[in-house]
Amino acid sequence: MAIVSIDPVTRIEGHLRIDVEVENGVVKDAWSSGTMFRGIEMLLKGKHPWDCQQVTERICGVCPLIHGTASSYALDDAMDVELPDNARIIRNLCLGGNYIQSHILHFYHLQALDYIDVTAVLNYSGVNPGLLALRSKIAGLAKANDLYFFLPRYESADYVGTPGGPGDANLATELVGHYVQALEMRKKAQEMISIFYGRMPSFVGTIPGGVTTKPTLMNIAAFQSRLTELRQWIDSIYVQDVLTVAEVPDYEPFFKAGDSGGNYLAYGGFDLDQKGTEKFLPRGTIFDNNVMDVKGMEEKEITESVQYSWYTPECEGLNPKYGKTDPDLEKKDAYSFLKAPRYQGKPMEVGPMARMLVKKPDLLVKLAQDKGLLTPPVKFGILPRTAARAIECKLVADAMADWLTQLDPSKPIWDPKGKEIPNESYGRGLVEGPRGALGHWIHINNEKTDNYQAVVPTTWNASPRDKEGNRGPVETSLIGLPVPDVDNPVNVVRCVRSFDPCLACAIHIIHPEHNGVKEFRVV
Ligand code: NFE
Ligand code: MG
Repeated sequence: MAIVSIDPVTRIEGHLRIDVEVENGVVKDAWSSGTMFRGIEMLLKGKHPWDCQQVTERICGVCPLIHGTASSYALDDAMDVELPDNARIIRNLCLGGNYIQSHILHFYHLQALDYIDVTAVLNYSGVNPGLLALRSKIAGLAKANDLYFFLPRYESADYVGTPGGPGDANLATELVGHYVQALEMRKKAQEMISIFYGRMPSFVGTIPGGVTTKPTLMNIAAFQSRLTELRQWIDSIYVQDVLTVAEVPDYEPFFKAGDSGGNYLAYGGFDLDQKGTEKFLPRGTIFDNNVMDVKGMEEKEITESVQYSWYTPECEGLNPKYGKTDPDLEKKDAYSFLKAPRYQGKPMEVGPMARMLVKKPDLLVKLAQDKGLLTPPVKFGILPRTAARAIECKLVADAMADWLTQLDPSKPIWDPKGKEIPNESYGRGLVEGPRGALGHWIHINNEKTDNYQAVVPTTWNASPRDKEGNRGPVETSLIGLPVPDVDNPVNVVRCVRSFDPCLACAIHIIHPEHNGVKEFRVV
């Protein structure tokens, strides 16, 4: 028996520690720990409610859009706003731009290096001028011992392009070529968002009551030209590359390995009408991998456990609306600054896999059938999680082209009720970020922010054990993974990275020893 600790897990956002207990080449137990404090929510106490949206979007540079959007919806709710269609559509378009940017980032720049041998580029034998230039570039960097942006990585015999491994050097070179193209595509997605929202990532374009930029024929055309190019690239490169990796026979086990326990939660996102009754990504819950039986989602069923988190017992088992966070750094058996959100007491995976299982688009159903995923035991592991992200990226990008045609330059973009701060009110925004279900809650008192809470996707996924001893989804997903060599736990990071964790989002509270604030909240 051996304990393998990976601290920090790299090629994710923020500070995550993973410990696994390996016995006979297989993971027997696992612990996921958020190891660092940040601070946002307490900054907002006593502030003007309009500040919340601008401050919370700075929780994270990867998904600022969804925090700004969640906060706008929470404030709209508190002020009883009737959101104009133009504002709803522009919010959807900009959030969609962030999905595209974030999903491409995840596959190429964070996850793909777990499957591809970058040094195989040195053995490229084709004649494509771009790839030959790439080979020269990588050869120069390798000679200068300067390949740091591809590091750290494990040596693995099953990387595409590794001598004796699957695929060949030319395939690996093509994929690395797409890694470089992906940087340019992400830039286009960021530019696209900036057309309506201003410079990324600290944009200014969504406010309580609506948005700040009117649609015009000019800005619609500027958005559309970038979107068209992105859609072509997503279809012909991104989705195809994910399928190429999924076709590698060595990776067949990763279709079912890495299943998080079979419970999925989606708040639903991209409102298609003013009240959000219909959503492009539907709301729902799934239990025990019973994917044909999608159940509803009730906010009151959400609680957070702190049994294994560094907080006092008074914080245990509360709904986020009434959540408390009182730190106890000496707490026996605690091992994370993340709380453990649960739905009906159960750990739930959130994110593209959850959303696609609730929505069931044809592309996903076909892949699941082809790969035998619906044959018992039904499980959705590492590669389906990665494929769900690519499928979702395509669906959202395609839908955005329709939404763009629904903008009407002659109609309003803002409801002035967004400016009327009530003396006392309460609001919530339940939305879907690239990484999953996100909730913001605000309580306004004396026209100021009395309390602000955010419970984010990575807190659901990377949570520690709860009071009942149930592991969090990432922890469960690691159980049973093959780790034949404890000096080379590549399968562990493959699995963890398939969730696309973001610890910057997951821990956004203030450390009391640094700022003297006693009461605070962690997600
Ligand atoms: Ni910092 Fe985020 C997304 C949110 S988090 S990336 O998507 O909310 O887990
Ligand atoms: Mg929080």
